[in-house]
Amino acid sequence: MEEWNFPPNYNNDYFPDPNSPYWFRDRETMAPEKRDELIVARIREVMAYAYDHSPFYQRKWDEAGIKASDIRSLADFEAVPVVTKQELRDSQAKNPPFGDYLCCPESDIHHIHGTSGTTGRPTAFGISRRDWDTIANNHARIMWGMGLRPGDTVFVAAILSLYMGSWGALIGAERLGCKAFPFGAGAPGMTARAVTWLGMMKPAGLYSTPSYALRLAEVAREEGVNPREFGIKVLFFSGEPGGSIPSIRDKIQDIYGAKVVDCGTMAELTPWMHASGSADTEGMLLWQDIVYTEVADPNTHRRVPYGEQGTPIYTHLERTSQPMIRMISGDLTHWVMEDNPCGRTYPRLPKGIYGRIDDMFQIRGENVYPSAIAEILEGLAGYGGEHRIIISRSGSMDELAVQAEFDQKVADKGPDAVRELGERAEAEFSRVLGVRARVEMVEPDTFPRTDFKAQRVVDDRDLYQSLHQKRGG
Ligand code: 8LQ
Repeated sequence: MEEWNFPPNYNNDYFPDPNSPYWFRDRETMAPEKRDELIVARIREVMAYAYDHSPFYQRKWDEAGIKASDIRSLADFEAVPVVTKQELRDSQAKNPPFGDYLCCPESDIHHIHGTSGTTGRPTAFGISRRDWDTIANNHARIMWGMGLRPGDTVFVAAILSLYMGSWGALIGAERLGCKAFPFGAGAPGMTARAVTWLGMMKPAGLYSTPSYALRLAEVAREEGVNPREFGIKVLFFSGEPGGSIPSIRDKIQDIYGAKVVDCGTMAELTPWMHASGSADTEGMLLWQDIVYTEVADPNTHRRVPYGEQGTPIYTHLERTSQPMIRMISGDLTHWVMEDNPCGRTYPRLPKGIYGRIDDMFQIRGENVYPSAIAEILEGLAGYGGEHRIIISRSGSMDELAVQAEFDQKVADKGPDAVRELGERAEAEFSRVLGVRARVEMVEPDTFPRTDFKAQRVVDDRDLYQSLHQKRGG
């Protein structure tokens, strides 16, 4: 088998045949049943390793009465208790700074990174030299699958601080033998400078969030540059929904004249590209031999059959410093097992990851995801590119209001065109989502754009509830 060992020890000089679409043909195209057998054996090794090296996993599995040697099938593995983000935070609070799930000596840590969220105690990632190397090899392999090749320029347009996305893209590009350009994002004026540099460097690959790719295109146009002039071949995205949402994906592909590839799961699960589309396959493939993903019932943590929805639960098969074993994401997706156009035999998330279950809201009994609202608006000619979702409570009912920008063309046509667009949006919301939404059309450029992940939901219910409590109601 092509370098499929635990602990991994990749040959950094390896490259596939230049004509092969696969980095590791066997690993990527083997019969799924055969792969599953090998995954079960690997899970036992990874669990035994984690148990031997971490009080965290010892405690957790002793309490559950589970041992590595009990795992004889993927079904057996479903009984292993899940790891939550909160448990990782608690472990780090008690055993600072890396928690008692660190499975290597602290002296082996080669890079420190951390979660990029702004609320609560952040989590530190202590990544060993070996794991850094493994991540680079995994990402190079998946980027090869996207169609990127040695010598290509890869432009990383995302913040290079507390965001694993940028670092993962960077080291994948380096291992692939690309010209890696860690441009970054987030500083004032940086987007306009990105436009200049993209024009100069003409990269084959661009990494960012989908929201930022749209922002970058707007700024390019303001500077009088058509984004197609950048000559980008592949835009690969992570961090938020978008890359697998047809209206958004097609719009971005059209703007740049490039292919969009959706990837990314969670920073803790780096190599986070383990869920990623390929040059020929849309949505996200689950590269199960790198990180084993189960799409599971959010309550029972048991896998759901292919074709159904659930929350992804992830297990590292190649990490040795802070391996995550059955980490629950809290996201929602649905998975299928079909023949993939690229020939890889992995399960697939045809619509990517919809978003966090916590971000879902209920309007009169209907579940609504912010990404579904974005999908509808992006599909409407005349939409100006940004919106806000306001959920408020009137009487005992939740109400949904959407403020959506119209574009300059609609503005030039006048108030009738604006009204007509608002009516079309309302009709689409009720047709597709089954909910009534009040749509307010607002001027182009009303809302600030993001250079990271979009935050569009304004939840008025919290305000309502706190007022209600103060009144003693
Ligand atoms: N999330 C991440 N990638 C997503 C995608 N492709 N589609 C839908 N939602 C996605 C470092 C990588 O970019 C992964 C990452 O963003 O990690 P974070 O910062 O820990 O955020 C994880 C969350 O981003 C996931 O749980 C998804 O909700 C979302």
